[in-house]
Amino acid sequence: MWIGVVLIATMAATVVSCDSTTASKKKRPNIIYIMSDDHATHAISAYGGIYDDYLQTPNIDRIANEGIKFNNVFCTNAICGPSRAAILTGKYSHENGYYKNESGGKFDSTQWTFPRAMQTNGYKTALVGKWHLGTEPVGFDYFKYHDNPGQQGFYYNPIYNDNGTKVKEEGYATTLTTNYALDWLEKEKENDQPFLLMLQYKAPHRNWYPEKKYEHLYDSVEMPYPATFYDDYQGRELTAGDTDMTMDFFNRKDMKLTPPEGLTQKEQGKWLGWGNRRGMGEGWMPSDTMTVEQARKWKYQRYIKDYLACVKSVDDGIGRVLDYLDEQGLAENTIVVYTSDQGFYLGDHGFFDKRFMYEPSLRMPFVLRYPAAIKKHQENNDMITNVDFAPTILDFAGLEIPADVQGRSFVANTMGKKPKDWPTSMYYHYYEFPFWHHVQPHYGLRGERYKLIHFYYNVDQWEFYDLEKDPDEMNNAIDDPAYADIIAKMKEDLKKSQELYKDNGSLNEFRAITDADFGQISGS
Ligand code: SGN
Ligand code: CA
Repeated sequence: MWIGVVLIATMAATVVSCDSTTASKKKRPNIIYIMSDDHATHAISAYGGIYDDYLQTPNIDRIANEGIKFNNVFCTNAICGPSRAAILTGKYSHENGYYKNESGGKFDSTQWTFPRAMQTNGYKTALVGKWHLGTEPVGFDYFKYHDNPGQQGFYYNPIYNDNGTKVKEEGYATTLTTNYALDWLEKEKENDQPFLLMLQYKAPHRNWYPEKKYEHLYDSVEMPYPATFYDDYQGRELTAGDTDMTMDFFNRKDMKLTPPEGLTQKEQGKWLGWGNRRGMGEGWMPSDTMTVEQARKWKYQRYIKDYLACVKSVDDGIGRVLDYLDEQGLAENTIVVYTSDQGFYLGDHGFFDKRFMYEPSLRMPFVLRYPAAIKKHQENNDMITNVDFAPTILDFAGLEIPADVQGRSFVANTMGKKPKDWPTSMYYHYYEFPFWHHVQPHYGLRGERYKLIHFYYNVDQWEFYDLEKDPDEMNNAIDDPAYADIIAKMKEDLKKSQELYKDNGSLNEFRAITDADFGQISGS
């Protein structure tokens, strides 16, 4: 048991230099921060959506029901490593230096992060699962993270880095990662310090391999199609209309197809769709008799069923953690957060993947339970971003928030006390181009009702959406005279946000490669 927490925690809290807030004088909470990879809100039953008849996530829902569900949490750069770096530092990509996953993605691990701050202020800290920041995790007493090349992690028999040693484990990643989390809690249970556990699943990231028991979960159903599945990208031809993330870009590996016999390993890889980033998956049909339209639907079905099946295992893992907290009497004083590094397209706009500032990838799930301090059954619509996570966690722990952290604590918001000057818009900036998925670099502002985006690299295109009238963002109203005044005002606000966050609205210190470079690199 984590006995003695009160005494030691109080002592530790008096040692830290922070402004002795009420929180720091009280028993400090344990924190279990659970984050999956690419889990969209519309694949969580607490948030609801078109899959409600097929997918229930009772354990994530339990966190929401017993605590608070946030409806407006947004990612400042909707891609894996950059979102994680923003979360750890409480700073935008241009401030923490981690803009994109590919070529150039190495997190500067000498910089301040919230786990480091917690570790040096009396917390016992651990990280299990996906890290994906290129450099070794700092600030953790224990870590065991996915460490294959690229650090994406494998679903089956994954390679982990166990406190500095590479180990190949046998089994299913989601289950193994949950095991390591529980093993660590168990091993440390006599420890007097409060703890921070970051439990970060690889699932439901590409290539969506379900756990064996869920492989055939949806065999007998036809999943519904999102309302925007047939988006024709009118008015967005050069942006949403020019990506590598439509159903055509699934490769045969995504579709779990088996290569014909007699191929060498290299040929098999090629057949499955490896080795050519741009053309990956392009131009193959599941069968000679299918029409283009049938193939598109067929690919979506294969994809969404596997994706949702992967989510089932994540939810199961969370259930095991919640049960453990109950068994050990830890639930009351442990904050449990569930979120994802960004949202995802589940066939929305005809896409998979993320990156765009459009709602399905911008939006992050975020539910939080803290029985000792937070009321049950709450729902919150305040505008929150992933740079707010670090200051919030520190604030809950009664620790000081450094002045250069760009996010703000939303602890007061969890208690129904939104600060008067709380932001009514959020700033976004995405960089990685052209691979993967060929999404133009862009920045923008999302307000409570309107959204303004500027795609600025190979194109110079503005987009504007009225989310009240057009929640699916199908109508780029940038040239609609009815909105001219609002757009002009929003452009000013956008500039102000760039000043506030010290972003110059460019690619900053890295050079995106061009389409021409891309051809050479991909060999296409
Ligand atoms: C891999 C995937 C891409 C995905 C990136 C980034 N290709 O490269 O589809 O966008 O990861 O994902 S795969 O065929 O290798 O799976 S992220 O979550 O790390 O940002
Ligand atoms: Ca991700």
